[in-house]
Amino acid sequence: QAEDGYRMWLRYQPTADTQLRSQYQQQFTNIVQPGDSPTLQLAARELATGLRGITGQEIATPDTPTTGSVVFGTPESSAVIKSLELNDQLNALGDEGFVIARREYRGKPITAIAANSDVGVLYGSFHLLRLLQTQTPVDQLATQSAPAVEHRVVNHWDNLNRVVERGYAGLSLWDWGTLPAYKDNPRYKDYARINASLGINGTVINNVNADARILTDQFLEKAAALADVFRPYGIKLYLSVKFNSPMLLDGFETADPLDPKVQKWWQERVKKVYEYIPDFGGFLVKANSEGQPGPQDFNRNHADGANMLAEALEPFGGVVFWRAFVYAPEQGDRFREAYDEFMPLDGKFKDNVIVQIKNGPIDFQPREPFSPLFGSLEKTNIALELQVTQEYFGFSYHLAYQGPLFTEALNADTYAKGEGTTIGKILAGDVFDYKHTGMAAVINPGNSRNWTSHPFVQSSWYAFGRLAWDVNLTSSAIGEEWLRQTFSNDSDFIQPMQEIMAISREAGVNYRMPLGLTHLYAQGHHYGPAPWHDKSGRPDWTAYYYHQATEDGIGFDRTQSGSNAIEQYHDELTNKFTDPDTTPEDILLWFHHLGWNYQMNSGRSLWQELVHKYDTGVAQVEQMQKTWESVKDYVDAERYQRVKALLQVQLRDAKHWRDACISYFQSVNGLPLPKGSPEPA
Ligand code: GCW
Repeated sequence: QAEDGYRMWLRYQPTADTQLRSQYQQQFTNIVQPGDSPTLQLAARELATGLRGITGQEIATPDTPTTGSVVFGTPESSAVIKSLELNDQLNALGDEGFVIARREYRGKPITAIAANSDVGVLYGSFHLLRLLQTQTPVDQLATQSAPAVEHRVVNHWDNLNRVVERGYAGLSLWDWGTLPAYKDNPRYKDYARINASLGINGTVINNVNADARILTDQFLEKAAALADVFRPYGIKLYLSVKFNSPMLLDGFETADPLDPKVQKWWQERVKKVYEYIPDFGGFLVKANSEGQPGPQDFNRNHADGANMLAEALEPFGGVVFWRAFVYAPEQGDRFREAYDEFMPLDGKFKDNVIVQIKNGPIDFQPREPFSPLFGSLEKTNIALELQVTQEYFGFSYHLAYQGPLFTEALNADTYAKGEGTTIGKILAGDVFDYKHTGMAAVINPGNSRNWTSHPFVQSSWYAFGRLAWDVNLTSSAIGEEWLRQTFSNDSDFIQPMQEIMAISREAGVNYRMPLGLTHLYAQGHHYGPAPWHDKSGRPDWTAYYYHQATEDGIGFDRTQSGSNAIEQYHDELTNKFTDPDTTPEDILLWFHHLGWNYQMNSGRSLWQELVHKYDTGVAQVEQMQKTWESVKDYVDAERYQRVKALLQVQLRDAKHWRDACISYFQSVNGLPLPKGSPEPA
């Protein structure tokens, strides 16, 4: 069978290491299914399929445990699990955690997967399969795990006509035309499996640039069919809604959140939603951002808007994810805006509102300092929003494993409660007394056979899910897990490929916008470079706004002499960012406008360093090509050829980025290319 990437990391290949394989064959001969709830049935099916593939042997299904049984369940659903007395351990693991342990049951060695809920059992089953797929010895297995973050949610920017905003992997997975009748479409189940294997417990199925029609009965009936499919996988369905829906759907003259008629409209609609989807998760809202309607259109603020929706959802246990991605052309510095709008509202949001904040203050750039709202909103539930889809990373043409970006965000120190107050800890609920926290990622799967189009976009989806479960994982550990399951466990494959996983994101920074440059994209498509000074159109949509390159220097002054955005951070960071010498060089030009001759740590001038970084980025892509070619024998032909061809595209684009940016900056500063620079292609 040709490998087309459809199975992602759930390939369940026979264990290549023969010694380990025979060990697995002895340890896993059968599964004992407890009750038959839909979720436990899924766990049983997954274990049977997975173990059959991994061991290469048939997996029996006896009623009582024998040697080599996998026994799984909750203490309620399984008398065997109950007899193992795991209660103390389970008590500490909440609803979704699990225990996996090798035990003796009536003198027979078995493997137990125990949890407090069926979905915890499902997560434990996927975890066991992950351990086996990565060739972990499990004879002494004793592990337990519970998710760090409460809401682990994927966001789709799918329009109702199936075009996916920033998707790059075909049409939307949701085939509205055949729903609700054809809910057995196997892709829906596989989609849910993929997410559940990571512990993802929510999905927002439609674009934040929302179509009001999603709340009509016509679409609710279809959404409900999807919710039915996702439910046994522990995945709740959420919808993005348009703030002025009462106007668009029912001819209201206003959508003022303080108007009782408007409030009533939402209460009734929400009630309807719960009739269709009894365990509906809630709403995601983009308001007063990029032309979307919002409470400010009626002279109200974000809290007024969010609270009105929250009130309607509250009786049913739903939440509102209210996005903090706001900016307007009138604002002097786009960096400042979300903080300036949201900080005064800290403490004003209802308990079931979660403010969803992109990792950086601008917009999913290849590198951003963290948004200063993290560590500042102390009395408002928050969620971190990441982007798996590669809007700013070369779409689905470039290889860019974003594990390093995601961990950079999670490990960023806000200093909110002194040193070590990382965003990861805040999201894990260890710092402030939040009622809810969340992590969301905009993902891009479409009807492309392998879901994401570039096979390596899968790795960022994987990294997101794993990190939402455990914010302390490292990007290299996750990258290795992913490589092993998705391609091969062979160390001659893993070792060189780990380097690709480590450098691909940085390469993308280097050939596009090194040293803290940002947003040099052509307007609209966000793919290629357009650093030039385009004076037409919205200033904050042109590159000049971000790089401010003039004859004397380059960079955006966000210190006291400029927009003073650095004041939004806690003192330690404000102080650090005040001085270019103490600002990390990889974000230097985010905060400082510096002369072209400014001296860098390397001893090079800023101009020389910039050129050097652009060259490095191109060289890194060439390195990735060589590495990929060196692992040819370990990869199936189809994926090998595809990635190889895409790396050629990437190299072409990297050179284009370098040459466009360097030539433009050179036209501004009039400086010669540093000695030894490669000639433009
Ligand atoms: O990244 C920008 C994108 C828009 C997107 C917006 C957002 C959904 O260019 O396409 O709209 O962010 O996050 O709302």
